Amino acid sequence: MTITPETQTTFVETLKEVREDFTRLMLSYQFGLDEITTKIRILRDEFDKLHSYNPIEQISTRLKSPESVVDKVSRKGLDPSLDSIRRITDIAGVRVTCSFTADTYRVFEALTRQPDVTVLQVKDYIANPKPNGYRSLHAIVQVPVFLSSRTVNVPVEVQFRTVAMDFWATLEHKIFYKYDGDVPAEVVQKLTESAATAARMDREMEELHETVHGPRDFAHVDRSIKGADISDDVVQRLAQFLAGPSLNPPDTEHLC
Ligand code: 0O2
Repeated sequence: MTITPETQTTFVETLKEVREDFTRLMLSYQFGLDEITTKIRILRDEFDKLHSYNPIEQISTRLKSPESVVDKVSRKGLDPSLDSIRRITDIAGVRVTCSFTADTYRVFEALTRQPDVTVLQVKDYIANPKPNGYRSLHAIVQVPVFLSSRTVNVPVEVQFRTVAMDFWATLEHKIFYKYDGDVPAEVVQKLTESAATAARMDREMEELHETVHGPRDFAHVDRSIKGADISDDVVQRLAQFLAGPSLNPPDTEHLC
């Protein structure tokens, strides 16, 4: 093909258009990620500050890179189009690491019962681990993102797992990466065995926790709220403001 000033211009314009469309699309995934992450952070902070037990150990997020989005579209044999990219549901991903197995389901429920969160798909690799031993609860959820002129519904993949499941999956991913997918049979067998060890550890630690602390009560709001860094003076003024001037302090220095 001969390169003329016209074809050159078309090429440059196409690049500009693709860049703009792709940027807009990826930005919507970033916003969806922000919405879901905020919801999970709020749950974590509520559990941490108001409840007697916090099931969330860690929250991490990732946005797939443009290269890996394009790779996934090709791997799935989809047409090279923005509509095909929209069919990839794990462009935005959140990972929630919980203390114990039962916590993964409880945090999943606390997130997915919110009225603006729609569950599109659930893969329960905890109840049904993968053949290599991989365990995690995966959910594709959809959340509305309100832009200045329109609303977009964005899918976000949320993975819920325990610390032990995360430990195993992170190292397994590294080992597979090192072997570039061609993992010797004895390594696969050892990985599967170590997944079973991690699962046993999860069970034992959860049992231990229940033995020491009793069953976890997620609904219970602890009255002795932690982290309330409000001084006694301010609390006294607040109490008098709320209860009225009839509330007289007794002869003690510290009331709260
Ligand atoms: P990354 O780096 O986390 O982005 P689908 O997405 O439905 O087309 P798939 O792969 O069957 O295809 O989805 P699935 O089963 O829900 O798994 C997707 C993600 O789960 C992976 O994302 C991993 O994060 C994690 N995962 C699934 N299986 C394994 C496993 O055997 N070992 C480890 N370590 N992680 C796993 P990505 O995109 O592969 O990677």
